[in-house]
Amino acid sequence: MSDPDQQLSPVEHIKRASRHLRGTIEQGLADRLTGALAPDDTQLSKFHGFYQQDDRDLRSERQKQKLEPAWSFMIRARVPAGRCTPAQWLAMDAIARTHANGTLRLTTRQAFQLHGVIKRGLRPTIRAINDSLLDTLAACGDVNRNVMASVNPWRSALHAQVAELADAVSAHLSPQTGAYHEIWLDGEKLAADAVDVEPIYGDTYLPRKFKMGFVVPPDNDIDVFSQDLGFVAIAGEDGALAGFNVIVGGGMGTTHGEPDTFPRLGDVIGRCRPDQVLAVSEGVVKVQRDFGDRTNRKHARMKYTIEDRGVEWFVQTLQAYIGFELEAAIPVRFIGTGDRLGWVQGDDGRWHYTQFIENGRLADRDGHTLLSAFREIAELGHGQFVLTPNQNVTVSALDDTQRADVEAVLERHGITRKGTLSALRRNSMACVGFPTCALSMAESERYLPDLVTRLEQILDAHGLAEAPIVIRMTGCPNGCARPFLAEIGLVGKAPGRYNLYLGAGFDGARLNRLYRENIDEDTIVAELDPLFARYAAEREGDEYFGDFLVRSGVIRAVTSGPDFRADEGRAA
Ligand code: SRM
Ligand code: SF4
Repeated sequence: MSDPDQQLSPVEHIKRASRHLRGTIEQGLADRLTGALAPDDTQLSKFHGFYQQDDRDLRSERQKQKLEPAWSFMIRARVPAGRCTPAQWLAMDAIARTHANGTLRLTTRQAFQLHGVIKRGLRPTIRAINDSLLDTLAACGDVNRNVMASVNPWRSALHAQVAELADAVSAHLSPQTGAYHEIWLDGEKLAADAVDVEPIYGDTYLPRKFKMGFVVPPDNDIDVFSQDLGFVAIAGEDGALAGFNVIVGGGMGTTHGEPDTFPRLGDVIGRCRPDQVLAVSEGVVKVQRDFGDRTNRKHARMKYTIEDRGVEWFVQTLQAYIGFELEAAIPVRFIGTGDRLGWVQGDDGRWHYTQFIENGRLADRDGHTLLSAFREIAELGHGQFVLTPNQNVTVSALDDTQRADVEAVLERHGITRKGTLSALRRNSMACVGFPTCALSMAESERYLPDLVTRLEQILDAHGLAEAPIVIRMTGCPNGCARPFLAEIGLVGKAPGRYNLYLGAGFDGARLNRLYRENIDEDTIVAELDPLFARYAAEREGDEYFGDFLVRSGVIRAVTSGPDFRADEGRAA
């Protein structure tokens, strides 16, 4: 009989041997001969919140010169529910300018990313992040990642309650290892022969990353169906939080040409009370811990556990783990996945301003001073900041005077407002891609703005400038900008070439389908132009673009993840 241990993926062995994520990271930090860490430690570093990367713009030149790659690190700071104080924003801004590449990157999961930190900058950066009372532990790795929540907890009491629960679950599912404190924060060292415990995760953590989030309908800003575990808030008749529908088994990542990989929408499996959320979260994590596939990382996400074993099996197993049954889910309607940009007034009369940040990058460049503007807003010390699931930022809970102060800063910096952005751009999102992402096959963040400009001209010509079409681009099929839930999804195949996916639901409840494969910009435009023309001429009322493409037969609706590929003979 074959030894089951031998079938485990290599990362499983690295985790097991790591003494709860210690590995040889400390020794690697002290090694001045290289800008890199030891290969095994680059797997463990993810649990500490950072990735080793090299500058891909420089890679081949450095190879030619026989130089070590230009190593640097991407550091991700967890921000549960995206909430941070003006002081924390200022801290991240200062760290970005001191230790990183001078930009702040807001992510699709409401977190901060810093790029370009060199090895000797790791410890000061992680310390400074912790000094601001944010952290990087479990921002990446085979654990529960940053917990998302429908933005702006100050908008209503219900939003506030949901954000509190997101915080509580985030703390509950945080790894307990002392490794993080030992390595980065001068925590007391564990004796070499001693062990610490991970009560929820166990010694080898989860088979793969795990993601969860909370949503407050009718908004579906967190793309709740894309999460491993989603909670949909249900309000009682008095408007207070009454419970949550529970959704399991969503995920986006695929691999080109590997039909066993697919994006999947989560299944609604029932409903729980607010006081059961921690138990359900822990139970779901433990089911995945025990039944997820540890032999093949491309098949290790919870979506495959559920797809292979069935939803019924999952519910029965979960209920056995948590010791109670879920109630029947309550039907819920979502209206969209976007943010409410511009000024919005909350239930209590206070103001909330959401700024569109193109692809999440705050920088001072090309005559634009977005990074400085938000530093100045944070320096005012007014209200709170919320990072949104669409890579934008909300400045929350302002009175009339504070609103005027924020307005003045925006004016002074000439910040582009909602009214001057096309509906397509407002609904656009791109992952990082080149030059930092090791997995990128095509440009993404650096390219989508230009493609949108070209598409805007065509939409304008068809009278569609104000049609809110969701467009998302990624540099590879891992799906970091959730492109398979976009009405127009562009997924990098090779430099300058993309797969075009069409027909997702505007509400985030239907996947798109592959329409054309491996096409360049001119072909993308040539494919979309006639579809925009038909949409302008034939759409019914306020019908969304994705819905129109399905109704008119351009694309067949995707009803399950494995079915998202192109129809026979359609994609070429
Ligand atoms: Fe992601 C890997 C960036 C959200 C699916 N993702 C990566 C890495 C770390 C590349 C790597 O492994 O070397 C990227 C770093 C790029 C860089 O230079 O910064 C990266 N992912 C991002 C971010 C920054 C994209 C963005 O533009 O905002 C997002 C950070 C979120 C956060 O704050 O935690 C980000 N990644 C997502 C999402 C969207 C989401 O979670 O809502 C997904 C799809 C949902 C899902 O997980 O199914 C996503 N990222 C992946 C995958 C594919 C996982 C899979 O199941 O196959 C990878 C590759 C992997 O894990 O092997 C990946
Ligand atoms: Fe990198 Fe691919 Fe994620 Fe884009 S989708 S950030 S290219 S892993």
